[in-house]
Amino acid sequence: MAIQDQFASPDYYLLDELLTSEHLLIRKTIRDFVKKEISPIIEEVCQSCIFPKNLIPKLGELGCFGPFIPNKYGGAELDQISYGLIMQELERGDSGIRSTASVQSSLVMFPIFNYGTNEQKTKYLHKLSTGEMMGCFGLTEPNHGSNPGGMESRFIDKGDYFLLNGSKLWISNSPFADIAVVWAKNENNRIQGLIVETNMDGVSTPETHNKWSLRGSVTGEIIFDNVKVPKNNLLIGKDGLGAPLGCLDSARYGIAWGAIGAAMDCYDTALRYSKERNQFGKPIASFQLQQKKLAEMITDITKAQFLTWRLGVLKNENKATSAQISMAKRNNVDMALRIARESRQVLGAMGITGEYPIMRHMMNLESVITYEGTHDIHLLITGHDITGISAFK
Ligand code: TGC
Ligand code: FAD
Repeated sequence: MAIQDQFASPDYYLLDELLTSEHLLIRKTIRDFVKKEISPIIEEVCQSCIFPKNLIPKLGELGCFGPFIPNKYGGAELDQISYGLIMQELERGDSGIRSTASVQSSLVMFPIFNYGTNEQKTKYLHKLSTGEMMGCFGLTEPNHGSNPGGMESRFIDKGDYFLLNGSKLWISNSPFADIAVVWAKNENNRIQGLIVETNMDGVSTPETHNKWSLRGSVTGEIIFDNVKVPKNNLLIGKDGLGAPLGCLDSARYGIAWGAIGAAMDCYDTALRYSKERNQFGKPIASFQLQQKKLAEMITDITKAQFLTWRLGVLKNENKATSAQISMAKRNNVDMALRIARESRQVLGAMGITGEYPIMRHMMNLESVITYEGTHDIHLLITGHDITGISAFK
């Protein structure tokens, strides 16, 4: 069933005036791509749970993989607001497609670029930027989600190679990834990153089935059974939990933008429907209760747009803190989920069907509010930041 995408972006406070012509062009390019290539197929993709791999080279061609990586390594060398706008537009299409682009960009290319050797950058980054090679990021384990510092995966130095054992769970893209950036403890109990090629002996990546959320993105495990990892696959630039958390800062920033895309799509759908749907002889948009819902939605979207634009400016100036990023991720995903639930109600029974994108966004956002740090964890990060007292443990 091909869906006609009539999306019109809300810009209530003329935020576009704060964007450069390059930002507007990038946004238009990705928006056009989503309308042409994602919206017509995404319902079927999510119903069938079959990831559209044919989109990968197109996403690469458009610069959606590692947009902030220098040209020298195949990236588009764009600023952080451009990266955010790309994530916003992709998630307007579907959170699962944005997930694929944000994992590749922030969780695979980012650590290789920031912590990798020149040899690793040359070997992997170009191929990752085109999508010829796909990556995944293994931090979460069966017994360690919010608390990755407790991870049990380990590697030991065997002279010629590192011997890696352990497992990772809930890993986006692992079943089809060519490489995994894997976080494990060394013999000194320090967390380090390793680039693991998924065709190495002892690596398996079974898919996780029966998800009701993020059905347009493949999720799986990564199991390491005495994997011999070449020594030059170690990411030597940074160790400790701060290394993977640094990657999460970049991904969480992209999600803050992405969630606005999902919220805008729900709001835009509900607004249009409310003007077309008549009950009691009048459009439902004429009833105060529906106007309240819509007015609150556009208010919340506008506030999130400003918060996130400002965060982008700070990020461009290298001044954004991890806690500021947490606040935006938490606020925006929560905002988008509330808007999805309210929009769904505006559509009545039609809201539960695949004729409209709202229920799909709502289900996706249940993952987005959990991954990259749960809603609770981001609140605790803000609490820690303002009081100086950690309430995690
Ligand atoms: P804590 O003692 O606070 O910190 C340990 C070290 O890390 C440093 N650090 C950071 N560095 C960079 N960026 C950040 N955001 C950082 N936060 C902390 C910190 O300074 C310290 O450094 P050092 O040098 O002193 O060692 O650590 P903790 O064990 O108390 O845990 C803190 C906590 C809970 C905030 C953290 O572990 C956390 O964020 N937990 C949530 C886990 C999470 O977000 N997992 C995401 C997995 S990846 C994923 O979900 C991908 S979904 C992809 C998709 O499909 O889009
Ligand atoms: P838990 O940590 O067990 O938390 C359960 C509940 O307890 C939550 O409500 C949480 O907020 C609460 N809680 C935990 N600790 C505290 C505390 N100190 N105080 C108060 N409440 C607390 N991970 C990767 O590494 N790579 C990926 O690519 C990836 N992709 C994912 C894709 C999907 C679709 C999903 C759903 C998850 C993905 N994840 C990935 C894992 C994700 O990051 C974790 O699910 C997340 O960090 C939470 O961990 P958990 O599910 O183990 O929940």
